[in-house]
Amino acid sequence: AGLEKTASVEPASTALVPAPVDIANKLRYLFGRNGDYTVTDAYQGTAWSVREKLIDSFNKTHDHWKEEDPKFIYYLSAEFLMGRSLINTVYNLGLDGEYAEALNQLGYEMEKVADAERDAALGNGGLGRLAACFLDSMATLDLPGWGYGIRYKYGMFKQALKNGYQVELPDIWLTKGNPWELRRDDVKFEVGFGGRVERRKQGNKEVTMWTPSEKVIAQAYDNPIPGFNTPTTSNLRLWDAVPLTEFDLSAFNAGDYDRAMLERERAEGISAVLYPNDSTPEGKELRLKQQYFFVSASLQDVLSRFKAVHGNNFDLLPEKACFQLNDTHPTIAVAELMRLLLDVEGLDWDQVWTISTKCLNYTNHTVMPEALEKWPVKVMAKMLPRHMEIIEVINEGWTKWLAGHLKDLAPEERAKRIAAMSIIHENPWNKDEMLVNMAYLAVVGSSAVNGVAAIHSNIVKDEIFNDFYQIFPSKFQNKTNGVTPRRWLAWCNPELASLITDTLGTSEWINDTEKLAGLRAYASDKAFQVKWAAVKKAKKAKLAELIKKVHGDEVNQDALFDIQIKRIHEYKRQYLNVLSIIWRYKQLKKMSPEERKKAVARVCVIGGKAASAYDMAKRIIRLVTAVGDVINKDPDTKEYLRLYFLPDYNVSLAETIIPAAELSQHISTAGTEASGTSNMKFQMNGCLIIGTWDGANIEIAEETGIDNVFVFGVRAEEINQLRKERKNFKTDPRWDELMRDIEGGMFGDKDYFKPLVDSVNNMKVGNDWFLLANDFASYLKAQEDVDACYKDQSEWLRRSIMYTAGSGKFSSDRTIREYAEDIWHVKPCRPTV
Ligand code: GPU
Repeated sequence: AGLEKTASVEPASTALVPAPVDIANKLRYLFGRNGDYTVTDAYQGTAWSVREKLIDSFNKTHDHWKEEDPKFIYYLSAEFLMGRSLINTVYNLGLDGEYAEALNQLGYEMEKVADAERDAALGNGGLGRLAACFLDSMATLDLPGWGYGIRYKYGMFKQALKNGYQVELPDIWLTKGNPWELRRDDVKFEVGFGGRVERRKQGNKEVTMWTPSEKVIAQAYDNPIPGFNTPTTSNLRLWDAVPLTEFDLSAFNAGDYDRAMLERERAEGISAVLYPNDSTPEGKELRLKQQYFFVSASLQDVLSRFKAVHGNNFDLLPEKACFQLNDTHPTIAVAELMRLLLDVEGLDWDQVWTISTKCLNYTNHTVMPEALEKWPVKVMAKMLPRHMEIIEVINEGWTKWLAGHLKDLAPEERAKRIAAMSIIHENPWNKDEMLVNMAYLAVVGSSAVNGVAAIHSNIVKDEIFNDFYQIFPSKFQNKTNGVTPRRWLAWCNPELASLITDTLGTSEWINDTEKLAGLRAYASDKAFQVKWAAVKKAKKAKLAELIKKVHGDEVNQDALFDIQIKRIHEYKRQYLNVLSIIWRYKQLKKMSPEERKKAVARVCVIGGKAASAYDMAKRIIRLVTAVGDVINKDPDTKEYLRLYFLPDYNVSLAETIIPAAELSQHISTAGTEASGTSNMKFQMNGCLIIGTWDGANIEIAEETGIDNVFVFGVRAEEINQLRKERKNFKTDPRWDELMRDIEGGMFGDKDYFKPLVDSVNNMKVGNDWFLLANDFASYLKAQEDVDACYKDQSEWLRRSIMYTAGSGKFSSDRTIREYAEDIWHVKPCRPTV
């Protein structure tokens, strides 16, 4: 006895222990520290103390959800770019005052302590950060929902500069432990790869058996997600890959230690690293393995919980669970859900297809055709033979159905349409290879398909999936992205937050951002403008401090702070920004000292990572640093113009940069940026935008007042025609001059910059696919408008206030409410306190 069952003892919540004592306890008992704490100690003690409060809230929420058994949304994503957790957790749980004071007693400041935390960087950029904002909003809105992803051992690489070139360093983020996760030793699933598929008679039924040749265990880690101003704490469940057995004992006993360890390395390799590609798939087998690994574990997990409550009543599944596929990365879910219900649960095809399509929905995040994932049939058949069969059957059914649906078309036209919509098709670049088009699989296999901004959703309907749209118009929706106003305004800019709260007389805007519209009444109020400007100034001082720390330079804090931070991509056109900075520099050089004094001074900051294999992006980074090296040292101009590349752009750096920004750049070629989300963060923080008529810029301009935004460049509808006519395009003489400057070695490294010059200037090489030259003149004009406006500080401040006032729409709470109502049909379920 006694061994089977432990006595029931109710644990006392550590909420009863005063925070300073609890922090000291954590340091003594978890870290063996007795006084003489470092800042890192202070962080660790605080985090491990806060963790327990978070777990209390997490447990209450999940007890409640278990009792109520509501419908759940599962957000499947290969990336979650969470950033730091301490500040977010104490503020969301309302523990900020208590812990700030506790730290003061220990002789520390919360802000400095929070700085000791490493970012959880399990994502590349916008897509991964969107997933993180969505979790915050789901919890805040009390929606029963979890995220599911991979617990990468190495997250997004750390970027350093060496002689102005990007170097990549591994992100070893877990070495000091992770107080924000909880390993669930009782939650693990087997995931198989390879092997063979057989059919056997079982009674009068034929069953399919997949015998994988390789198996690993997916081990669950829970990351509690606190909502704001609610008792709800939801969950992000991440999977770690571990070997089935610790190691091969027979090999070990035979003295073959290396071989004994191989199995372990192979398994752990699956969740080892995040692929550092943003918006372009890297067709590596390990990537498909990662995708299947986390999708299979997540679906098995959901089905096992479903069965524990509802047994085999799988027709009920769509009323209890739905899955959002964050881009095509988790699309293998279409085949895996089919397989689990067909082969493991023994249901039949038609029933399973109905259930599966009801449960799945797909979000597209890019229009770039090369970015749509396609896996060679050969690769998939070898790694996932049963899934390949299932996809083939799906495709047969689909194309057969299409033939019927299109029966009125002429046979030739019909065949063409069917071929164009086939999930399995020839590789257009290699006729010997067949590909599985994951986006088509997602469109055919799910209930709803959405884009992430109005213009993008139109391109999804009218261009990329137009054939499908014509057949299933009601499947297609728009869900304009949003960002959490907690992290991106209230917590990263507490000074602005308190000014807003004081002015509106309420802090309700943190949950209801539409209330920010109340600031419009103060936009032209001189006294309010003064206060507004003081906050911006304080935030600029912080950024200036950071620039000083990184580059050793003092910058003019009265200059216009002009920022472009995002992944480096040709379509995002950081290069165009640099060209205009060089042009500005040349103009300043020509001026007399007197004339210069009248110019608007600017501090330009560019930040962002280049995928390690993206050569052109790396050259762009080097151009930024090389131009900075010249202009920052020039005694004639350095009062008026600086350019800094801030290395290792990540979530926490964004939290410092965005509140300090006065102008931010979102200058992608029209029709290429699906949405953009940093544009929304800048807007919330009262930062003016210079941008193209692209992505969410359009909706931001509508909400802010188009006259308050510096819009330039050609429109998306013109792009195809302009690309065709590029050969006859006559470049601006200023553009030609800049090309000669770079080619001539004005910034050194001539040879290294040659391909950059060619990519926009040489029809034979790059053809200026992203039309920098076409937008160059109107961009320079827009920059002149910026200067003119900045000279009128009252007008600038009025606009700045109008931005924040107009940002209500871009809360991810609004986005998530729309998903919940139009796609998920999931309702709030709030635990009682
Ligand atoms: N995006 Br696809 C990524 O960050 N990574 C990707 O792999 C793909 C898209 C971005 C889009 O580029 C950006 O426009 C959008 O705002 C963001 O996803 C979230 O929807």
